[in-house]
Amino acid sequence: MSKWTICFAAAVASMGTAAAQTNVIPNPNFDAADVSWWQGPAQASSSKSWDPFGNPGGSLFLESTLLPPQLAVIEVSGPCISGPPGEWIYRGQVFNASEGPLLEECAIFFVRYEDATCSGPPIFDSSDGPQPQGVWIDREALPLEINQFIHSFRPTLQMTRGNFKGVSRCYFDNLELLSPGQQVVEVPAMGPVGMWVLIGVLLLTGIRKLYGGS
Ligand SMILES: [Ca+2]
Repeated sequence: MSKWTICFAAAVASMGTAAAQTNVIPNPNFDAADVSWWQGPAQASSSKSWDPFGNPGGSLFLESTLLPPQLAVIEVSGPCISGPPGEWIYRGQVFNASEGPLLEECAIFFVRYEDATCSGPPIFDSSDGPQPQGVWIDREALPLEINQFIHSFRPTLQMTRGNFKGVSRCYFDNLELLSPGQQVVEVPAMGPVGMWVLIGVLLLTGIRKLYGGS
């Protein structure tokens, strides 16, 4: 097998690896009407549900009419995850459909723990801050490092109810939780045309090399 055949095989294999990467979150696009992987919310006058509105398709929907003096934070969390050391990536899209002013937030973040079972005191990420309403936007948690200080975490979806007026609503969709070694390889968006162009370039380069070209 020539080095060019090996090069081509490696290129195809790398594309396959990128396409086959595993997202730890089940049903991350909410194509199925199932939000049971997410626990909560524990807060009063608040609920979670699957909703047909999404980007596209379904989404996880958080809604609250919580009144003071209770905490104005409504959240659902995934199960405790204690994975391999390294950097974890967690991101997705949110749609803020609250009736109140821009004090309302829809956030995606890790809740970190020093022990391996999420049973110690939680260490929270920072919040995203006020965000536009009525539009899908990208949200990404700060990267999480599983190391000698942090051993487990819960991926969390959170709605901050800023003014206790009207109904607070957040939609979450297209969630992605990547463990170390499963991070997205920065392969350019490559449809069928792009892939055949790459194959053509590789083959032509190989033929030129075969006949002594540079
Ligand atoms: Ca969806």
